[in-house]
Amino acid sequence: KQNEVDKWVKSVCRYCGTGCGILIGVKDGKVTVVKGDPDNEGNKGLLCAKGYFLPQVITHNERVTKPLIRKNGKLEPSTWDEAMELITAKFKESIEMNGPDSVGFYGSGQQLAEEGYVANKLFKGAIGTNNVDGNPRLCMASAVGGYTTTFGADEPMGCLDDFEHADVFFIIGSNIAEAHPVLFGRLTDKKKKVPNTKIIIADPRRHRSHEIADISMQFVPGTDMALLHAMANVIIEEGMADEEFIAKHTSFSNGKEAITFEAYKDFLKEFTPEKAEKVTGLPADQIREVARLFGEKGKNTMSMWTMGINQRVAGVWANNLIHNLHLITGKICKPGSTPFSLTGQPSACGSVRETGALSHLLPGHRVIANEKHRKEMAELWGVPADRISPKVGLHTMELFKACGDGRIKCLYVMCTNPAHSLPNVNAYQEGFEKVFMVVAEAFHPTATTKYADVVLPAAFWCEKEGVYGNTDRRTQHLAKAIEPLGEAKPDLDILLDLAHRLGHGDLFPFKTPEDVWNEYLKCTTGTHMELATYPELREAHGIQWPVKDHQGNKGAIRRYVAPDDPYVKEGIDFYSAKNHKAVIFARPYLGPAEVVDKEYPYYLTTGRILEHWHTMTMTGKCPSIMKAVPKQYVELNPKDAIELGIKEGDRVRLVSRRGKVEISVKVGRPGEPRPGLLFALWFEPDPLVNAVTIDAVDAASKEPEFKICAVKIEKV
Ligand code: MGD
Ligand code: SF4
Repeated sequence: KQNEVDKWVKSVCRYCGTGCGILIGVKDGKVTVVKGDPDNEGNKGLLCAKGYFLPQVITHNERVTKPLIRKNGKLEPSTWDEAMELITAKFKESIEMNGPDSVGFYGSGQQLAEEGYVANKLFKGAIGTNNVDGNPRLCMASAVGGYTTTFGADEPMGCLDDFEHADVFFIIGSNIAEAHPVLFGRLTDKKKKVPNTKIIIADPRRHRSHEIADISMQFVPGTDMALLHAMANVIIEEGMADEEFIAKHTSFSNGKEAITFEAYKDFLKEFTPEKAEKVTGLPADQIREVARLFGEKGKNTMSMWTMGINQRVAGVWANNLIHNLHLITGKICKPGSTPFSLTGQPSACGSVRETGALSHLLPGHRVIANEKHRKEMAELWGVPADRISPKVGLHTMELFKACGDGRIKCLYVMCTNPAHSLPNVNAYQEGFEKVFMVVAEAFHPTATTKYADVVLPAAFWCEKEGVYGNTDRRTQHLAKAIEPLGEAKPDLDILLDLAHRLGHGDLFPFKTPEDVWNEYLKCTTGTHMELATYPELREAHGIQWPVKDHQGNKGAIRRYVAPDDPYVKEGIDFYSAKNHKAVIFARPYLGPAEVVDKEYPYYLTTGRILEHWHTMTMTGKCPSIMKAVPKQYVELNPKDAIELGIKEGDRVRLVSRRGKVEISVKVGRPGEPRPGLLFALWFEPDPLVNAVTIDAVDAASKEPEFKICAVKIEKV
């Protein structure tokens, strides 16, 4: 097809956090084909099925091409002016009558960075409410909590190049084969090239990633803290700790106060492999073997994790314990040695964590709770010092609860589909019905547009310009390839229009995404998170921050270490942490919020598969993908299936304390998933698997425990 296109446009894949570089082929103003960008360090020219089939999504007949307003209960086409006037009047009225905290914004790790920045400035800096949250609360908030508590600043120190240097991969709570397929390809290549590479996969569920594992560990759901502490115990007991590194670069804490190394060792005595065996169901010898592989001197170890660790009530603590293993062994900030959280969405990092578009954050990794940070941002935004409220805004689950109890009257939802993706979603239905809800969407109908008072047609991925920040601190520019379909507009233009109509035009003089970026760059100066400029980003195939002086555009491959990190003169320096020392935490063991019992005897876990993306509003438009996986299912262990008298294809009802869902059965291969565990896909809007999941949240990160709840299973 090379000769059949008029131009190739450099962009980034619309889907996962890997951020594969993509070249978009355009012919006669239409996207005809895409291919992997061979010059991109992340994917080196490869794409997975989701990326390849993106062209099938763009012009699907469910694209919204005109604004829609609800009239007499039905969404009717309207003009842009009518829709925007209605939204402006409703938001103005609510702010005047009930105060700024009566409105809110719910965004996404799939929005562009400029969109996140402007939404944040509009709500926090202009309107004066911190009720700005987004779906990264459902996926990465615990990783943020882990990095900030251990290292004093968010986001990984490692990079994708670490794949080339690691001898041991410790992968826990991640189905990398399906959630990050191109990275899995790098892993399999590594194993082929260097067969002695050791791959450990630790997960309650046996999945495709286990196929390349040297050691496959399937533990009782929710018991990972016992496993991670037991590994630390073995590492220290068997003399694999790097005492010099520990003394130089770390401190210890029990979460309340500083403790000594000796006290930490005492704490770990509780976590012998034998005791951990009783909790996790993993053989003590296997725990020892894995700890030895992890800790072996002279070898490089890379840990990776994602939602199995983050979507947990113990999410932040489990993140801390992974960091502990790297800190006690000194296996960090070296090529191939790093803890490395895999990000679910393409720009959860760039558009939300970095722009500060969560209810407790401000741009440049600043936080609402810090008065100095609020002052700095008020100055940068040119608003009165007291405009940014000192009150942390509502986190996702509270935000939707507040829609139901009347605290939130108007909500702007952008680039996400919460009526499908929230846990225990039926409990929030009243809120969706009551609140005046604007939904900026590329497609209609979705579970959320069904409740919308106004639907705004959003330009899709390749129809606008902007920036994503991917999993490894890599900022990438997405060029506009084609014009928006129908009357659709980029989310950025819609937000700017709203800002002007609400009377804040002077704060939003931007004409282009680059204008927004230039202002945002000023907010990153001096934050250790300086980003690259637009000209640099247009030219490069991704640049990793911090980019200190814009001398060349290489960025910092690894962070906290010289010479890569411009803030470090020599060796390693955890400069964001108190006294420059990363914290090793003695966190008490915490299991899941809900455990199985006689009435609800099965654990249910939910997650991704290779083919579909989240709520299927995009991948469901691809005939090739729908042919491969047309329906969601629940997978159960063959032994459980026999015991229950259930066969492949049967319909069953999953019932939890919160709700029920009917779904067909897939009987797994032997051992898949472990007996007593069910695995459900959740991409279909009806019936909704999230009627069953639990909305218990991690006390620190407020991330819900999507990965574990107790259910019973009934034959329909
Ligand atoms: P998506 O399907 O990604 O799901 O949940 P959501 O964010 O709700 O929704 C993105 C929406 O943006 C789509 O409807 C798409 O059509 C729309 N869109 C696409 N492009 C644009 C655009 O340019 N502009 C605008 N305005 N809209 C656009 C994801 C969430 O789900 C996440 S992040 C996680 S990690 C959770 N995972 C999870 C789980 O593991 N299990 C269960 N059971 N539930 C889960 N829910 C959570
Ligand atoms: Fe897109 Fe992720 Fe697949 Fe790469 S691995 S093509 S970023 S979905």
